[in-house]
Amino acid sequence: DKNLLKSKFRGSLLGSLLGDCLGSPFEGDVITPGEKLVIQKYFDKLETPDLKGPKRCYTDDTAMMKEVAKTLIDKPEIDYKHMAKLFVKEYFSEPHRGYGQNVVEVFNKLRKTKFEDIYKPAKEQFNGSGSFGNGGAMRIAPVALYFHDNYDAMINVAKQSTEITHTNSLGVHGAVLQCIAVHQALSHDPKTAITPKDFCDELTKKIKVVESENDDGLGLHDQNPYEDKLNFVNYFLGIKCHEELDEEVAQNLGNSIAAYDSVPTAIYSFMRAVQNDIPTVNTDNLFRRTIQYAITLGGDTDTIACMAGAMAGAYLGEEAIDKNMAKQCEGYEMIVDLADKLYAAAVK
Ligand code: 8NA
Ligand code: MG
Ligand code: MG
Ligand code: MG
Repeated sequence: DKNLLKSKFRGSLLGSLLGDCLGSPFEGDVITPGEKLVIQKYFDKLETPDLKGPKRCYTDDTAMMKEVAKTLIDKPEIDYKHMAKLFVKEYFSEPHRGYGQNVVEVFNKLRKTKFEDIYKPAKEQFNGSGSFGNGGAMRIAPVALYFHDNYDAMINVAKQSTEITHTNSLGVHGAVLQCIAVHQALSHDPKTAITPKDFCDELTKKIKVVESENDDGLGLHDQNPYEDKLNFVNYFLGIKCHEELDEEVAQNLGNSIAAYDSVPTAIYSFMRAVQNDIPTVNTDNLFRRTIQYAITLGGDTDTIACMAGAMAGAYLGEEAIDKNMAKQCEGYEMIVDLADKLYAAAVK
């Protein structure tokens, strides 16, 4: 169904935008029970029609995501140099979007070297180990949408587009996992309920294949960190949701700017919202429940909500997103337009 797929494209990019815009005021916070109540009221208010006041601004997550989408729209053959240029142009046009502390060095070097080797600056980060930040994962949703019918190409493009800024395997595989999660949500019929365990098991199988490229034949246990994390996601989903569990999740699954400590947490947030057993989040709307819950886990709230929102939106489509809430986000119309152009480029 073409209309459904088009709605899912919009849903996923809007999900990403809303998670970013609505999550960013809480970035870096430890969320107390009292603050969860504040967040509940904040979301209730966002559903008010024609709410006045300034728009909620987007940050680096959306700024970079829209440039990934533009790259896919602009050229039929994926042009990574073009993508690198769009990232750098975007950064220097609006540098105050809250970029990660170190990724700016990559932008500076790319510009200075006139994009001669677009992968070199990222490789040099952190004494050659490369960044494991979640900056590759936060912007990846357009790749999952564009390659909705070509899984192998999707994995390949997810890796190469991430490596422009993040070359540490944790950063790359985190982006790939986020991409696979959005892709899987996209292919799920919104009229049929997702079974969290099945969803996680399928993700585990797929990320295992991706992580096997790390295999050095030593048979050590720490070779598949994302596979291990997904097992933790399943474990936590089996425990009744309560205040203390949220703290344990934040500590064990993580809520930081590291991809390893945020992508599995975004998946967990979406799955917990699907289970619909969160005592601190009160809404019938699955999309809202997903991003609101992600934010209550604290830490890198804009990015975790952005990633969880991209999954929920890809599953549900744009109709599931409250229009009043969406309209309060900066760039709402721009993102809808971008989703439609991406759809036109992806579906011939
Ligand atoms: P990045 O590549 O600069 O990575 C982010 C941070 O992760 C770095 O500044 C380091 O502190 C740490 N890091 C990454 N790799 C390594 C490594 N190999 N060794 C040691 N430390 C490492 O930028 P990015 O694009 O990945 O960042 C994305 C995040 O930045 C998003 O959350 C986004 O919203 C933004 N942001 C987050 C915060 C926050 O405090 N949560 C604040 C401002 C901006
Ligand atoms: Mg951000
Ligand atoms: Mg920020
Ligand atoms: Mg962030």
